Amino acid sequence: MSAPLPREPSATPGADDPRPPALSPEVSATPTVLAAVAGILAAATTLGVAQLMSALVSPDASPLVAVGGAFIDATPPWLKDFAVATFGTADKLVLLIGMGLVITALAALAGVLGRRRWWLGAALVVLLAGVGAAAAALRPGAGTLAPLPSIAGAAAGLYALRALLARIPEPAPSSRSTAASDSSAASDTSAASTTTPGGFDRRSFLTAAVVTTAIAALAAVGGQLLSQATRTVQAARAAIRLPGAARPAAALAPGVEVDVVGVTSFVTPNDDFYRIDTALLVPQVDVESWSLRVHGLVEEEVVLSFQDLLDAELVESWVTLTCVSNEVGGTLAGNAKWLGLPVREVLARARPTADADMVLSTSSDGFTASTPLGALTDDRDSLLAIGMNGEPLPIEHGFPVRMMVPGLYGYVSATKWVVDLEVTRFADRRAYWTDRGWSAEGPIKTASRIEVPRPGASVSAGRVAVGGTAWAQHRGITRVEVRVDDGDWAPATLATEASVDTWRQWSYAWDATAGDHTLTVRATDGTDEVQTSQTAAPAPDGASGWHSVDVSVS
Ligand SMILES: Nc1nc2c(c(=O)[nH]1)N[C@H]1C(S)=C(S)[C@@H](COP(=O)(O)O)O[C@H]1N2
Ligand SMILES: [Mo]
Repeated sequence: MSAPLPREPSATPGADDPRPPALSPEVSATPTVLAAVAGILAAATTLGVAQLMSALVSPDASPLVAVGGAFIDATPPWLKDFAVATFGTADKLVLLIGMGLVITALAALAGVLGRRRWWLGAALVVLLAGVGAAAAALRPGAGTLAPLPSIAGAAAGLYALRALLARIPEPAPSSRSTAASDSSAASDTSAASTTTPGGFDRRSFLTAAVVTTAIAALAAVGGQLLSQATRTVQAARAAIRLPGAARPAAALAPGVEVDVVGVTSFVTPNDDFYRIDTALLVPQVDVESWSLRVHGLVEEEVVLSFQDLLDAELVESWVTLTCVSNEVGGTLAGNAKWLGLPVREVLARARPTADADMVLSTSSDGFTASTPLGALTDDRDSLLAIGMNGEPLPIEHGFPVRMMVPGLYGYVSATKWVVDLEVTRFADRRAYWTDRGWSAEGPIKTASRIEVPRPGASVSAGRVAVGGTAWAQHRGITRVEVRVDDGDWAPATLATEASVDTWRQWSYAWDATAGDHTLTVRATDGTDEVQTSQTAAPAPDGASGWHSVDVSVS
């Protein structure tokens, strides 16, 4: 009988089951070595995937870079002095090699442990990834996504480890050879076919090892190339000195913000500005080779370099950008001070022909927007923007140059990483989102939202501060009204208007009485048109309807 086989049937290794056979003394060295190799390959996968992810998130979020950085910061001076004295400028290389050796040893251990007790190996991988994630999260200036590369890497590494361990052949049943001749063993074909040493399993392990290595290497190289591009563009951006504006924006009056705690700030900091685009990877545009070509229905083609923009008479203006996908009461809107060259000046040089009615702007990654020619040639500040709130455009907001057109939703106007303006006609060309069912033209609809109190808030009866923001870009906001339940509309107090192109805050002092109440807001724009109560979904040309919040008063 094979009764002495010291394991449960459930412990029989299957294709997916890396669980070990018995912890018996006859386990030969080979599977252990293979398990160590599996651990090392899994670690390589972890680091490769982490490298790729960190290229997307931030180069400093790479677990290797973060742990190395934390190590350097934590090194006592005497050790640092010793390292520099001993290894000179190679001290960082030595550190990396040291880290490599430690990781290799721990990875091999994770493989060997994981083969015996899967959770032990897995726990070691998770622990190491946890160290990487923590180091990345604690680095100075780390973003919220900093732990992501370590986590994604660990997931990939665990998967690789499991797949590899499952393909390690069982040890030769040397002292258990009777089991092979036992009649019961013959019926256990699945176990036999996955436990035959040599032959099939070794090839299977080899194939898995090659695939794993290839994935790890591809991810690492891809990540390296990507983060190099990111660093290059980051360095180029950091080197830019924005010129002063020939026509600066008017200083903001303090009154542009109402005195209600919790209302969205008038200026949206760049880091908080919503981001919407179709780019899976943020385009990395080289400033040196960047150019903007203006062509199509024009008398004269114009090509601009980035230096041309820096040398031009630039204009600064406050403009609130809004996404067509913003729901009633939503937050896909932001307000910034933009610095750029008016598009009308570029178009004046190109001289559009009389039959043109649209400009199709194209980004470096092929996104297109159709903007009415009139919105780019009239006296509003439609800009080829290079600055945002006093800085060069952040890379994810279109560095080095984007369009900014007051009054139009972003999808028909605000092309980031813009490289091409084709003067054309709506009848002839369709933009990216028009091809996907959205309207060819997208003027921003008048909107207002209640930001304080929050939906579902509980407040005390008496004076309650209500406040929020309204916008109707390029028409301006002239009135905001608030209604409690089905009562009469009451005028809110408007903050100082910065410009018709920006949003405008409002406040309302509410004498709240006990009970559940619904507050509703509506705005009126500069053309005297009252915001419509007609509800509409964002598609195809922007949401509409009044914003309400329910509040309970006690
Ligand atoms: N190149 C490019 N530009 C683009 C987009 C895009 O997908 N690709 N999206 C547009 C949309 S829909 C909006 S709302 C704004 C958002 O700009 P932001 O990400 O700077 O807020 O960019 C516009 N410009
Ligand atoms: Mo958008």
